[in-house]
Amino acid sequence: MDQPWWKRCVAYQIYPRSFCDSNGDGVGDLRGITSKLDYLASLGIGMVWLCPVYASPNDDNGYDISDYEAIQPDFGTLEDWIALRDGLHARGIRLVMDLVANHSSDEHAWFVESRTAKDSGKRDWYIWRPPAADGGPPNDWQSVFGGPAWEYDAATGEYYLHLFSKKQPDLNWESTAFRTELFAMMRRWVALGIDGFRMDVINLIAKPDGLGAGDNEGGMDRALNGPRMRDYLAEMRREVFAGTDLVTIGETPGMPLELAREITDERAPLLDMQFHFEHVDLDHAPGASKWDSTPMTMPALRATLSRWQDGMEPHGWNSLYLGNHDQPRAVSRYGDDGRYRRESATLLMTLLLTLKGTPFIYQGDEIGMANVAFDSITDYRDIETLNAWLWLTGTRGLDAASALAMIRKKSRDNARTPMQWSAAPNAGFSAAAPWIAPNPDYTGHNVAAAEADPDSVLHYTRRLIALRQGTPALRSGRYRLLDAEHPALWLYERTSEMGRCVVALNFSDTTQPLPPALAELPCLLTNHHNPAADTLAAWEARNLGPA
Ligand code: TEU
Repeated sequence: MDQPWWKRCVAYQIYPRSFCDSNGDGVGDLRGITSKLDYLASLGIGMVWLCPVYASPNDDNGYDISDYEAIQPDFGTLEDWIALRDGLHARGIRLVMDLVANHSSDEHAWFVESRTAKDSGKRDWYIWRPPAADGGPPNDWQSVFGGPAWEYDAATGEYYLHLFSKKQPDLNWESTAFRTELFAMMRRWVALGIDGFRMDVINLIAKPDGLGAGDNEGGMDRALNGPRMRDYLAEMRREVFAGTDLVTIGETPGMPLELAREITDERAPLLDMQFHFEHVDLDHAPGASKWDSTPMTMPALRATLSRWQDGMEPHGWNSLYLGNHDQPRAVSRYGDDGRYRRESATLLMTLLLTLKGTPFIYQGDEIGMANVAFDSITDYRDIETLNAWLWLTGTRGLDAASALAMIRKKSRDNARTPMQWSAAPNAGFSAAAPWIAPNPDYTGHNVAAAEADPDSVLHYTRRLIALRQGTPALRSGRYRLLDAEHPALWLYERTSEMGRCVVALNFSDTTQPLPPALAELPCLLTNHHNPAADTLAAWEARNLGPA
């Protein structure tokens, strides 16, 4: 049976603020993206996920939407968006928009109306509760960005819930009127010719019963995967997606594998695929803050991703990612961004593009962009990072150097520095000083340099995408781990009735013997110049046939 289009293609994620600035105001924009369409097409991708481009006061860079149907003026106009849509489609690339519907901006007209009075027509579009007996917040939930998840609003003497910043009040999916309006809004985007939605924290939409004064049990985790989530997703599928071939991609932190498999079951899907978070939570202790980093090890990464590879069989589907706009750069986190930067970046790209699922390449990873190490907290822009700084240096009492070291490792801004197009000033991203400083390594690591170097991560990525697209076993074959114990090598095969491929990855900086049975297989693609038949060089990645 033919696979749906979204199982067949490689996706590319664009963070518009940091991709390309066309008008010299230091902020990336839609025309900037349109100016890079040929570059995107040259990669061989089939889908772009565009992070939010809607009107927003930018408390959280567009994840706080004040008008779902207006384009953020910094990014351009609806005409610019249409030109981008058409330019992508003309090149055979689908356009997936970001749907942020767990919360809106506090500046959205819905919330402005909701907060006016307890009997406002849109009061129940958000989650309002009276104060606890002592006048404090209704319960002790803490927001993801730090501080209480409830904000007191003097106008009506009640608190509203915000799982993220206080400028991101949570919408109340229990309101039928809200859902009706949301689905109508989504249908209007569908009518504009989009190809799907990536749905922000979509497993937080169904809040637990009895939420309110004094109910603290279980903490904020109780907002995850709530009982009515399935009903809401089923209703959305019916109301918005019935009869279309659009893709729905859930962002689902804290969604267990069993539930993910059920929700993406192709026989009765609620979502087509979802992003789990287990591998990006491996480098801090369970329950510890993400800033308290522990080492990331290959065996842990292998065990986690293998579990998801096997666990989504036979009817579920994985979204694959090693980095995105919320995570440190993959090469700095899972690879070696020093001596083996090119080798480890290409090895990680091999992993991403040879697992089963739909791979999402985050902008810049195709040139091996690395974490930035800003000298001062004043260079950082992300709300989560700035709040963490206050917490680390305040409540936690850390000195500035220790706090900065933690932030350098994990800040979301690592992924948000400008795309490095060339060695020109501002990395060729903008004619003006960008909203966030570029990583100073852009002089050596940029698209122009990568184009000129046949060994670059960029050229390897193109070869790898072509290999995947031309090899049925890599697109749809089943994953099987070949050695669950090896301390340095990650060896797996992908098999389908159409053929078999073996992938051998050396996650170490020493040469490793290749098991003899694998050494006999022909090499389809390697990231190494002179591959030796029976060994893998430091950070070598080898794709072996027969195809
Ligand atoms: O992220 C949701 C989320 O829980 C995390 O990725 C979070 O940003 C990170 O773990 C904090 O350490 C989504 C968006 O991708 C993110 O950019 C938004 O800030 C967030 O939702 C709120 O809309």
